[in-house]
Amino acid sequence: MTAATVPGIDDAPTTNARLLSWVREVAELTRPDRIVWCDGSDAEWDRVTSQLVEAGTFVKLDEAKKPNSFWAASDPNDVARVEERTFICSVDEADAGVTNNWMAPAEMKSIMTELYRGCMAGRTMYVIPFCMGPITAEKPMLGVEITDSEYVVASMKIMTRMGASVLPLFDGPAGDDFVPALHSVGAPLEPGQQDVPWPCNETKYIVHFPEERLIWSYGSGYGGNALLGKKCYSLRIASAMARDEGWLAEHMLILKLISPEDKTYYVAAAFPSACGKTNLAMLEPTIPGWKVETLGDDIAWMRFGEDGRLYAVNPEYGFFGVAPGTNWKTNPNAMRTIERGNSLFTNVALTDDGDIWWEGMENEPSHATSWKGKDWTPADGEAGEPSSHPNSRYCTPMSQCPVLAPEWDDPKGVPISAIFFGGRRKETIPLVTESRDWQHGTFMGATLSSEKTAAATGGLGQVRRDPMAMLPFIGYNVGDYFQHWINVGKGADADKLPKIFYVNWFRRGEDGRFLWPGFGENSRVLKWAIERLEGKAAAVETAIGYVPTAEAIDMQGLDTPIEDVEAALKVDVEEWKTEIPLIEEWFDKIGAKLPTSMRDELEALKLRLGV
Ligand code: GTP
Ligand code: SPV
Ligand code: MN
Repeated sequence: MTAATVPGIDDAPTTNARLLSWVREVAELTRPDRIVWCDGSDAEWDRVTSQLVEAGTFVKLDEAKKPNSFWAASDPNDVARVEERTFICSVDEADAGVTNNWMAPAEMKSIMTELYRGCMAGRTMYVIPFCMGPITAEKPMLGVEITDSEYVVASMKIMTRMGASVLPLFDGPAGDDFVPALHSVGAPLEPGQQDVPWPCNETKYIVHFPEERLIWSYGSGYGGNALLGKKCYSLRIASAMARDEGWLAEHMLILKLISPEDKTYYVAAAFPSACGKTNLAMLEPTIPGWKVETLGDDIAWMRFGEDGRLYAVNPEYGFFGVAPGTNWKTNPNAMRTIERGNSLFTNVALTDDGDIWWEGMENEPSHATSWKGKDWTPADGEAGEPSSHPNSRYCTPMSQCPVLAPEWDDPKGVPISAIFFGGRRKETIPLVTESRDWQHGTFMGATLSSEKTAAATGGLGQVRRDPMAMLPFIGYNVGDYFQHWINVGKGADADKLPKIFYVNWFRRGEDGRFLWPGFGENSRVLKWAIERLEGKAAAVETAIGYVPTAEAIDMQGLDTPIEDVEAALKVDVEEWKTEIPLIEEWFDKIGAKLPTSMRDELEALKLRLGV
């Protein structure tokens, strides 16, 4: 290097001019002390995690219990996605639609540019080249995250294909199409100023410029706010790409079902955040002879193959799973995945022997350090102070999952036979309903509703419409999004389209108990759906679609009383009558962009219900 060269810029490990000029521009604005290009190596992981241990962000777990794994506690005000601070800054406000916050791109950029000015002072600026989906794809889906957070660097190594293995792609044909994703925790350091374990800023912005395929995030270090390959790229920006290019970017798990006759089916399922995707994705079937393998637990990109079928690819490389409730009974495969180590745990409890614990896990400790860094005992739990935040998460490599499907990294993807929509509803929505056709299935997705969970801040338990489980993730107008779903169906051979089902694992009895046991027992519902595809299982045609009787579901070995299963399956016309005004209100809110076909479906449903 000569005296005139700038480290990290002039000796950058790429010749991609667009990338180099963006990195230079961000560095000039944010003023970091140094620039580091991430290579994704184990040496880099060791360096960054040691730094985080030194900073007090990480505590290394006992090597014998959780090898190469770390515990982290976030700032108590930075624990989940912030939907009210999330913006779709399309050029035209109408393109953001009623489900998104909007601001004119120029106005947002001028506000955020001032926030970014000098925001990395005293910190390292990391440049993370990454690829969503297999790097062997015909057109690899590239991104670059610039961040001043070591926590993000470590998490991105788990969650994405990143570093030296993807960097050469930036000199290839897809190299200039990368999505730039700028992230800062918004906590510059004065010379000599002591850092805090979890730097962040009270002011938060999670911003998308869909036309430019650009992401700007500020002020948060947490999950979907900060790991920009995940929700920001793979759903909000990718959904806009998918609209333009005729494919689908969805909040869906992907799983492979193998029947006792050794027939293979791939299914995708969209449930809102903290409503059961990860659990279903790696479920252990309770019915003999059936096997499940996992391909993805949160996001699916689906395109038509040459054979006219819809093929799904998981863009991610790791699981960022809800910790509470995960145990050896509900999700043994998640437990086995994290046991293999190489994982990060955020906002769970740290046990005195250097392991982690959370509500719902076996072997409750008699003492631990809570996610708030306080002494915690079971008595605190009984007094309503949980050891772990309800949105605490494990971050773990997919490759460690013992039931990972061998084809998980195949760029071709897997042909989807069925799509499940589902929500968390105490009442009204039956355990399972099969749609009449693609348009009716789209209507089921469009009117999907769920009680709000801790995955986003505010409004816990409120029932809201969460179309296709994508409410916080649609990167454009929701009315156009529904039309896109209709168009996808119209452009395809109806026989080759996945069949659409609507499920609800969360219906409750009068005493508040779950009517359906859920988890591994959900395999019984999957089995019924597969047998419907095969034309083997029975169903009753109801006002809302095809619903099984309890007898049509395999009940062998299930110890749930048949009355509960019947209650879980019940189509209660009176409950549905109270649902209709909520759907009407939702459709009215969407306004003129609501496809006529969705209105038609609603009118037809009302006729069938007799309202
Ligand atoms: P995100 O990662 O936020 O998108 O969540 P997710 O959809 O992957 O949800 P996850 O599988 O992590 O489940 C969230 C919570 O629901 C956990 O506490 C689970 O224990 C619980 N849960 C999952 N499946 C079932 C089920 O079939 N029945 C019941 N009663 N609870 C379930
Ligand atoms: C979700 O909220 O749907 C998640 C977690 O999967 S986050 O990455 O924070 O979006
Ligand atoms: Mn999710």
